[in-house]
Amino acid sequence: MSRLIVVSNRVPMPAKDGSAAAGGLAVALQAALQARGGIWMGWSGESSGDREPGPLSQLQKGNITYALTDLTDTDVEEYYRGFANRVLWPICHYRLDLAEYGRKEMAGYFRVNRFFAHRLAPMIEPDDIIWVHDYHLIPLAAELRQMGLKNRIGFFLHIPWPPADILVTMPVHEEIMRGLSHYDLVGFQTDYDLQNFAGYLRREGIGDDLGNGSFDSHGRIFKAGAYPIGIETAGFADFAESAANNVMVQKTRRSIEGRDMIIGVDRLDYSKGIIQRLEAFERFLTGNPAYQNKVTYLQITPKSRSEVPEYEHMQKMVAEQAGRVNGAIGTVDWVPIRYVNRSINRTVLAGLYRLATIGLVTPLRDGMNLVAKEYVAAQNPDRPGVLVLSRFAGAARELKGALLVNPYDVEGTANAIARGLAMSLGERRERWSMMMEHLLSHDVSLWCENFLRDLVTAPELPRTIA
Ligand code: ADQ
Repeated sequence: MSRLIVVSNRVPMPAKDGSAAAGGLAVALQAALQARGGIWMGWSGESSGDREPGPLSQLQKGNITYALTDLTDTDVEEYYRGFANRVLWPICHYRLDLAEYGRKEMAGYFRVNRFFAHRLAPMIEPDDIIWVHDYHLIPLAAELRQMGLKNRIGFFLHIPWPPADILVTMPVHEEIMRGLSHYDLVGFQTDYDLQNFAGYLRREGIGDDLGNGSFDSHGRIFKAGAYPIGIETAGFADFAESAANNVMVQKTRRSIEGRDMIIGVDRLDYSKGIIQRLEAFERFLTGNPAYQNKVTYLQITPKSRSEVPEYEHMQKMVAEQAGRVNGAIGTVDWVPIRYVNRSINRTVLAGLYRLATIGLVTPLRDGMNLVAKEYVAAQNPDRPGVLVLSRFAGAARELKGALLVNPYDVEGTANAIARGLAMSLGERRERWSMMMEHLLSHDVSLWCENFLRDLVTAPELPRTIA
């Protein structure tokens, strides 16, 4: 079996005690790397100031080598904060209004990808399979090809691929597309993203859908497909069951004093629809006064990317909104919204999901949304809660048992909360079983296997059009 090389902007390092890093994606990729042997390469998260970064720092754990590089301050500013998070992220989440184009940032993005390629190439052997992750690293394959590498290289986009009309507002959309054409397999989260991709090629006249998952563009033939990411369903369900004994979970249960709990868990990000969600909860309470003092909404939101101005602004808006609703509707013995700005241990998180009567997952746009899947996996099969899910999350295309909402429609989301709280146990069980069955048979290990299988069997080189 060939070695596997995974490249992503950040690398989940194994914990000091030797246990695997927490998230499902990290666990699945580490398992694949452990089985095949290989390297996980990415940015250390550190800056070398204005000096050239020193050599890669390497750590060996079992069959896996973790290889990390620092970046300069300018690199971090232009590649990471600039182009990746102020152009690609907002554009792929349909937020043209937030995209900030700057020539410097665009050049920085391509330059850092070249730098990554130069650091990676000396470690690559001819049989290695390379799997590149996410929007930070789209041009990496083109850079590696430029250096003569002929390995199988796959790419998976964790975020949405927007319709052509949105994408073409980005001045370098063609360069980005050319970058994708150098992969052997390009994976998207949903068939909708894949359709957008095919539509973009057609509309711009720069490529064709050749059928059977094959496309051509920029003189190259490659595969593209939908590979909806899953979670470690069975393991997460076990976590949730055992979390009943966790001190923090027990304390939380006591503190809600028999009220229904609604849970929201998101990185603090404008794509997650947190502001609209808080409005919907307020609308629900004002429209259904009988529920006042009967429901507690717990919003767990670790800060993210706070050095990017839009995120700093969001932080302020969400805190103000939660404070305002609590001030207006809360009473001396009831705080309607508990807003927590930190990361939570996964066992506790699983236990909190299980305590909640409703999982409120209402992004304005999301590639997949793993929180929706984790909420379902964590439920008690005897009395499962209800998932209220945005139709604009990739997960909505799979989780048919959820109450689907349009997060821009505050009234509609408020009604779905009321419907979820009033739902009969029979209907809850029926909806939940349907979703759980799907999640058990489509977990993250299968996602990983499917992608790697299709990458390994992608057509042999040469793949250029005669
Ligand atoms: P994210 O935008 O980060 O991921 P999501 O899919 O919801 O969004 O994953 C977040 C993960 O972080 C979940 O596993 C969740 O449990 C965890 N998390 C969130 N808040 C937490 C907290 N306070 N404490 C502990 N853990 C917390 C991107 C894309 C998504 C896509 C994923 C995977 O934006 O659309 O689903 O990648 O492909």
